[in-house]
Amino acid sequence: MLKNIGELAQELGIVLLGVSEPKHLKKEKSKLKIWLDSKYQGEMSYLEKPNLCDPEFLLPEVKSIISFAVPYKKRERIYRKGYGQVACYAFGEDYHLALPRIAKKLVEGLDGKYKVYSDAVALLERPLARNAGLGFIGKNTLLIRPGVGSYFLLGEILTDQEIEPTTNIFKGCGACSRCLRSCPTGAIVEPYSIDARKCISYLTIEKGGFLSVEERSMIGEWVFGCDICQEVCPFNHGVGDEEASIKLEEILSIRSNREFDNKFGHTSFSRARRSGLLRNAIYVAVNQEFEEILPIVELLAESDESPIVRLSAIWAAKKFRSKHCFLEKALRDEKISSFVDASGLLES
Ligand code: B12
Ligand code: SF4
Ligand code: SF4
Repeated sequence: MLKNIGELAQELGIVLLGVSEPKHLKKEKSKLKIWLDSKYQGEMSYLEKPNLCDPEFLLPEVKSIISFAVPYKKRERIYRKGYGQVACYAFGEDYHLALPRIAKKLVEGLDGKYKVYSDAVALLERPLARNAGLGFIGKNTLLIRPGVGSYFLLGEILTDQEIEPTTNIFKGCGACSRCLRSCPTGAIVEPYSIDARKCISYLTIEKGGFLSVEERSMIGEWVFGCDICQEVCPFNHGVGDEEASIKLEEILSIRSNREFDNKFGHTSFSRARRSGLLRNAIYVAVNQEFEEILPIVELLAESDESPIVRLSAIWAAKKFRSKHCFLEKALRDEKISSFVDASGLLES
């Protein structure tokens, strides 16, 4: 069966495809439990639903799981004032839309029951992909395929059809520990384990509300995601020709949720929403001491519709020694004043 869909898979942009049996996940489930008991998931409570990591719960008749990988372009990383860094996967269409569509095309017309997933539930996608022979799990916790690297996204097709499992043995990381040494926030707390609460990817994409003052500086120049532990990995070769950054001004000039949806609604940025992306861009401007952005920050501080954006902008305006004091007006605004305690404004 894999042979039959192999050609179509290639046409659909899939680079790796393999099959595993659902029963081989016991060890990983207990590791997930330890991870959750350590509270490493932060606010990602959707990972706390143990049933959802169970293929048999998602499809009771499941006999085989097809794992597949779709690559994305590696881009050039140039750090410069006025620009925010963006994880390479975030350019182009949101993979939460693209991968399920690709999977559905792959199984179109085949006999049997199929359910497709990509990043939607706590299904252990990396252990599943490793079991199907797609690669090995690196110390940075990512799935790596020698010769390909780790710049790909994973999806799964659960089916009631019995398909011959595929296997592959890879040597793994060996003595390398570059990712552990390079992570700027110490989020890789030990090999193969990430405390998401310290990870820039979590802070910039998943964590809602305000970041604490410490977290604001932890994100450095990243406005969305983080690729450092992939960039330093010797399995990821080559450099892309396009840049992986975005002008802070471009983000901070988005005036409304509607404008944001028109511009970024179909991309991965939509996960952070307008308030999250603008919040991050404001913190990055402060981290870069990019004072030239002050006039735009002042506009946001004066009247932005989102309490998160407005109060973050007031915090930044204060950091940039703006001549105006926006806090008094904000305190008089009922919709904004209840957020002031959490905003970090009273701390510094
Ligand atoms: C929650 C989550 C996050 C969290 C937590 C990350 C983490 N490492 O746990 C945050 C927000 C930080 C995050 C960040 C990123 N993520 Co993410 N994330 C997920 C998600 C939804 C769940 C992961 C999970 O279950 N974590 C809990 C831990 C316990 O599980 P685990 O890391 O898989 O660990 C297992 C193994 O490591 C193994 N294990 C444990 N100990 C040991 C020891 C040895 C020796 C071995 C071999 C294995 C092993 O057992 C564990 C439990 O089963 C998955 C999608 C999914 N449903 O799987 C995407 C996913 C893992 N993310 C992905 C991506 C692309 C990213 C980012 C690169 C995005 C970015 N550029 O900003 C970063 C990378 C950060 C990093 N180094 O992991 C891809 C990874 C693709 C790949 N090549 O591996 C996935 C698979 C999404 C997808 N569908 O493509 N992510
Ligand atoms: S994505 Fe960035 S912050 Fe997160 S573990 Fe990797 S290097 Fe550290
Ligand atoms: S940087 Fe080194 S230790 Fe980290 S995942 Fe890559 S090979 Fe493994």
